[in-house]
Amino acid sequence: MSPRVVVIGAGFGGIAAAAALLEAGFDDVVVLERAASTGGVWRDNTYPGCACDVPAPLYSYSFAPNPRWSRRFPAHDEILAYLRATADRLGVTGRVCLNAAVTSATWTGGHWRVETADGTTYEADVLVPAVGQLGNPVLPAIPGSYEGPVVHTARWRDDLPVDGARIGVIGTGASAIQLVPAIAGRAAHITVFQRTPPWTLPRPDRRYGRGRRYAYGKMPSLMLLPRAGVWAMTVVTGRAITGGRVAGALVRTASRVQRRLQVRDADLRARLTPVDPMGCKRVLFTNDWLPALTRPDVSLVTEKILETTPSGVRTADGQVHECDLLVYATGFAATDFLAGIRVTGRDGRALADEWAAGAYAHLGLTVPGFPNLFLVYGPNTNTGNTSVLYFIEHQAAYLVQAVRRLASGANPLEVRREVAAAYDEEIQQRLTRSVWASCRSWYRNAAGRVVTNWPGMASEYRRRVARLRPSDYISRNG
Ligand code: N01
Repeated sequence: MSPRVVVIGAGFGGIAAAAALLEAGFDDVVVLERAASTGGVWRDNTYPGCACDVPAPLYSYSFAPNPRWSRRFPAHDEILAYLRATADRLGVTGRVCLNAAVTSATWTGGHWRVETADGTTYEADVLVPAVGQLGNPVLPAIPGSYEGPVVHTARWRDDLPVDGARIGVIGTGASAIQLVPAIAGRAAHITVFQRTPPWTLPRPDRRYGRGRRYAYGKMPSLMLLPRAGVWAMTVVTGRAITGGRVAGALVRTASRVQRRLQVRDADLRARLTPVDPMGCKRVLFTNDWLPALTRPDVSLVTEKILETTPSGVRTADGQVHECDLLVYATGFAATDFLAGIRVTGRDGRALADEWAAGAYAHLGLTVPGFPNLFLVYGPNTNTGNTSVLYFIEHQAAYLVQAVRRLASGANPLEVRREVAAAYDEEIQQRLTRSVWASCRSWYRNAAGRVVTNWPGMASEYRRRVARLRPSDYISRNG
């Protein structure tokens, strides 16, 4: 018998999970997607300049290498097309129910009952929430009375007034550094409001010519070479942000040289020099962010934002920065895992209560008291330096092992509380010594606990989840 599996979310995570199950011969899989189309963050983020900041040879599934990438850092529409084509080819698209926003999931003593906003219910033996960490935009509560159009980068629309407009951009993270260079020159003026300067590195982008793509198409194993090259690069950046001295010095120097070469004005350069340790927030690969900030029609404001006025943004120095469009490049509610979905486990225990001090999960995958629940891209599985798809694929492989056990008649799989607690203790101990514990970033929740990030190298995570250990689980019926 093939266990019934409900996957929540049809982004990279949900599609990988469903594809792995189908490939393993488990075909009772339904993917519930809240939006009207598949694609997750690559459907949602369409702002000008939006592109992958992990090179595509690594930001693609290992089981679906793509010989057609046009360049090393492709734009968002190319990534979305790749994801959808892969989902089609692997038979996932036909399993997706669109406009199916899951509102609750309840363990009823043997299976999950999943309900969507329109009242439809699904029964499943296994529940796989794969809703990502970056699906819900955050607009900080800036007081004021701004009357012009406001947009978050993840909700960009093509009808926004950009050409010839005065645009205010709040935030200088991964989204802003792609957006601002793309609209500089189109807008009359851009005012960038920076709270903390990010670390940047040169982006080693390049076009992939026809010859290369032809060769990749004819001999897919050739694509392992660029994948290995990018992997090696991420090992260096990974070492740099997890305390490696040599790698750290190398990467910081590269960033300093980039700033010196690209920003001649010493005062501007000083304001763009990071104060946080490297890795506190995502290190950003860019060739055009710093040059954009040196343009006469772009200004960098580092004064604290006080409020908005009907026509702009007032900063602490009293100045009002007039704008016709205000863009929030202010990130996502990454620490609110499964926001909007009421999950109830054994004995009526709410997942929200289990996670009251912050989300956690054994191996980032499974939570005591919530049998047969396997998260994809769950707590402490984000990475600041490499491709999250690497983590996702290994989670999908673990899920397949779990479903295989259930198919062979095992009792529901509920991780032992002491096993999950020991794992969590270890991860949190390591995280308190990490760069993320010492600075403000979206990796930490309001209580200061790092709930999004994995503390080590990606290869360690792969080793930890390679084999499902039956002894980690309680053997209990229903
Ligand atoms: O968001 P962020 P993002 N007043 O949270 C500032 C992924 N991604 O959308 O640094 C003033 O990084 C905040 O300031 P500070 C990637 O994983 C991937 O840019 O906190 N400013 C910061 O500058 C990334 O890590 C791609 O001091 C305020 C900015 O807003 C994640 O998405 C592309 C503020 C938020 O930066 C999020 O990136 C884009 C306030 N009240 C994104 N509140 C790829 O290419 C916040 N800020 C794969």
